Amino acid sequence: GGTLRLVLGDQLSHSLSALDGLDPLRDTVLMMEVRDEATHVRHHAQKIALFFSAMRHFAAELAAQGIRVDYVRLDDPANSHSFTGEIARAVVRHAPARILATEPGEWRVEDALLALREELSIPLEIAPDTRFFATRGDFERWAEGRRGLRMEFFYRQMRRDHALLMEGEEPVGGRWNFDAENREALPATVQPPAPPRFAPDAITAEVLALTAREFPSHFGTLDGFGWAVTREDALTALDHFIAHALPRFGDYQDAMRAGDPFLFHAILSPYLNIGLLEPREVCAAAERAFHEGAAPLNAVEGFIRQILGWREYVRGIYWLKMPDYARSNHFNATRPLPRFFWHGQTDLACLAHVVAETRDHAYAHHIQRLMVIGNFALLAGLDPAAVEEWFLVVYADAVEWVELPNVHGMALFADGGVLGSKPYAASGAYIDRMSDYCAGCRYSPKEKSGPKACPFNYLYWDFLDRNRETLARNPRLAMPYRNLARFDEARRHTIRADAARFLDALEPAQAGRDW
Ligand code: FAD
Ligand code: DLZ
Ligand code: SF4
Repeated sequence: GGTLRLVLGDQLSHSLSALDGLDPLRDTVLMMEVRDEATHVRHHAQKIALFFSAMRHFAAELAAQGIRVDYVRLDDPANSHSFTGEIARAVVRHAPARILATEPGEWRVEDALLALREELSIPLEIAPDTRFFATRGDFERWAEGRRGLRMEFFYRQMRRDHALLMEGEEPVGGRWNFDAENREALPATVQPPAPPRFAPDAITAEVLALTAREFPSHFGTLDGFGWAVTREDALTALDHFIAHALPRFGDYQDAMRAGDPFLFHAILSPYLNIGLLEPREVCAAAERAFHEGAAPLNAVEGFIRQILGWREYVRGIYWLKMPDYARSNHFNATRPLPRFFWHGQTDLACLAHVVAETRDHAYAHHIQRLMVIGNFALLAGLDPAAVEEWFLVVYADAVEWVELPNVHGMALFADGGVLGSKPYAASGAYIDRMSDYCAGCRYSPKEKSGPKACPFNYLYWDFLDRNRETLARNPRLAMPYRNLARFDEARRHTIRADAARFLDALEPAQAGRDW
C-alpha cells in the first residue's frame, strides 16, 4: 500500500507536488493517455501530439530515475479513456493506501477528481500546484475586500513579494511599467530570428503517426511539427529566446507581419503550461539578461509582466470565479462561429493570415489573438462559448485556466469587466497601424462604408451603437461615444446596414466538417 501519484498531461515537472517525497520502493506514478481528453474539444492535432509526446518523454525520465511509472497508452485495449476510469482501474492494479494529485489545470478535471473521491475507499489528496508564483490561496487573499481586481496592482504586489526587478522597495528604473515604449510597428528592414525547431525523435514520430491515425478529422496540420517535447529542448528554446529575441521583445510586442507569426515572441507558453519550464526560472533568466546588459529594461520588464503579472493573474481569476465565470455573457452575444474560423478562407486578409498560421503552427501571438481574432469575435457578437471552444482547440498552449480568462474576459468582455476595464474593440486603423496585412487585402482600412470598406470599421461603430446601454457610461469609452454622437442619422443607418449585410452573409460553422 504505497501512494499512487497522478501526473496529468500539463504537469510534466520534476518538482511537481504530487511527486514530493516519492518512495521508489512503494509508490507508483500513474500517467494516462485518454480519448476523453483529446476529444472533449477536438484539439488541434499538433496539440495532441505535443501533450502525448511530452508525456511519454517525461515518463521515460522518471523511469530512468528508478521510479515505477504505470503509463496507460491510448492504444491500450483495456483503456477506459477517461481519467476517472483509469484511476479506478489503477487502484485495482496497485492497491495503494492513498492517491496524491496536484491541482489540475481545469475546473472540469478537478470536479471529476472530487466526484471520484466520494466513491473511493482510499483517500485522494489534491496538493497545491507550487510551480506558480502565487497559490490559489495567495490570490484569494489579495482579491479579498478589493472593489476592482486590476492586474497592474496585483503585478506590483508580485514584484515586491518575489523581489523581481526591484531595488529595495522601488522598481528598477523608477517605474513599474514600460508599456508606453512597447507599441512600435515593425519596420520592413527588421528581420526577426527564426525560432528553434526540434526534429521529431522516434517517440515523437510514433506519436505523430498515432495522432494522424486516431484523430484524422481534427483541425490543424502535423507537418513540420517542431515543438520541444523534453525539458532539455525546452531549455534550449528558452536560451534561444533570451539571446536572440528578448532584446527587441518590448519594442515589437504588438506588431504583426504577414507570413511571420513568431516575430520577437518567446514561443514558450506551451512549455510553461505543460511544465517543461517553470515560470520562476524563465523570469530569472530574463532578469539576468537585463543585469548583464544583454537586454533593455522595457523588454525585460514587459516580458516579466506577462508571466509574473498576467499569467498568474488570469489563473487567480479563473479559480476565484469558476464555474460561474464561464457562463456570463455580458453582451448577450449569440452569433454562431463563422465557418472561416476553421477553413480560413475569407476576404479579410488579417483573419485569413491568422487562421492559416494557427492551423500550421498551433500558435499565434498575443496581438493576433486579441486584436484580430478576438476583436472580430467581439465586434461581430459571436457566442462566447463557441469562441472559447475554438481557442481551447487551436492553440498548443491552451489549457482552460489560461485560455478562458483571456478569451472570455480580456478579448470578449463577456465577464462585464472582472478582468479588464474596457473591451479591446478596435477598427481597421489599429490593425493597419500594427501590421502589413491591409496592403494585401481587398478591403481598405481607410474606407468607412460601402463594398471596399474594411469590415472592422463599420462593425466597430455598430458594436458601440448596439451596446450603448452597457458601455456608454464607461469613462474609458467617452471619446468614441462622443464621436458616435456626432454622426448623423444617415451615417448611423449606413453603419447598421453595412454591418447587417456583412454579418448576415457569414456562413456558420458546422461541427466537425469545416476544414
Ligand atoms: P510572449 O508574448 O513571448 O509572452 C511571454 C509569456 O508570457 C508567454 O509564454 C505566456 O506564458 C505569458 N503570457 C503573455 N500574455 C499572457 C496572458 N495574457 N495570459 C497569460 N500568460 C501570458 N496564453 C496561453 O498560455 N494559453 C492560452 O490558451 C491563451 N489564450 C489566449 C487567448 C486570447 C484571446 C488572448 C488575447 C491571449 C491568450 N493567451 C494565452 C495569452 C498570450 O497570447 C499567449 O500566452 C502568448 O501569445 C504565448 O506566446 P509566447 O510564448 O510567444 O508569448
Ligand atoms: C490536452 C490533453 C490531451 C490532448 N490529452 C491528455 C491525456 O491524454 N492525458 C492527460 O493527462 N492530459 C491530457 N491533456 C491535458 C488535459 O486535457 C488537461 O488540460 C489537464 O490534464 C488538466 O490538468
Ligand atoms: Fe483586416 Fe480590414 Fe486590414 Fe483587410 S483592411 S486586412 S479586413 S484590417
